[in-house]
Amino acid sequence: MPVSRRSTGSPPRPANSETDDEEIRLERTLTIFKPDSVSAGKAGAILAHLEKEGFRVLGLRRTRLSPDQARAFYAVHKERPFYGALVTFMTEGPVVVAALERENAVAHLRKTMGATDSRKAEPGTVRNLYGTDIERNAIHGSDSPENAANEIAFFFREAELI
Ligand code: RTP
Ligand code: MG
Repeated sequence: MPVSRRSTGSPPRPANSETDDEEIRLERTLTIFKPDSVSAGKAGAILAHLEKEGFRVLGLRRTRLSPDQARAFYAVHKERPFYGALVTFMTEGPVVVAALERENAVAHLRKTMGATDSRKAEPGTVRNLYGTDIERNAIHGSDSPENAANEIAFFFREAELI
């Protein structure tokens, strides 16, 4: 759900403010720092990378996915040959889940992450820096605003997002 900085609750601005007629449309997305990057001690570096990219952290939690949770989260891939291996990978150790907010958050996170195959990810992207291959690729990012809303609700109650 896009949110406006000028929505209810924002303090009033001076009438001649430079940003007076700018409407900044904020969007939310969900990321998971996967077991490979968390076990390698890279969660802090990835979070710093995302904050430098302008993402604001609305909710953050370290957790370990159960097999049922991993299967449900990636249910869209259940017919794919890599599904079983993906569930095994996503449950092998702790992950960090975060709800993020930014202008154009979904597309910008995908760009910041890089290609699914870490070996093909653009230099400087999270997957290029911290991933290994097509499966062990350091980070998940929602692929549409609709999926982002569902994925955020998978891990967080609305009241937890501040
Ligand atoms: P994600 O959902 O985790 O953000 O990744 P993605 O959109 O870039 O890629 P997707 O096609 O949704 O795949 C989900 C995750 O499954 C693993 N995978 N393994 N062995 C393989 O061929 C293969 N392909 C995908 C990766 O961990 C990928 O991120
Ligand atoms: Mg995906």
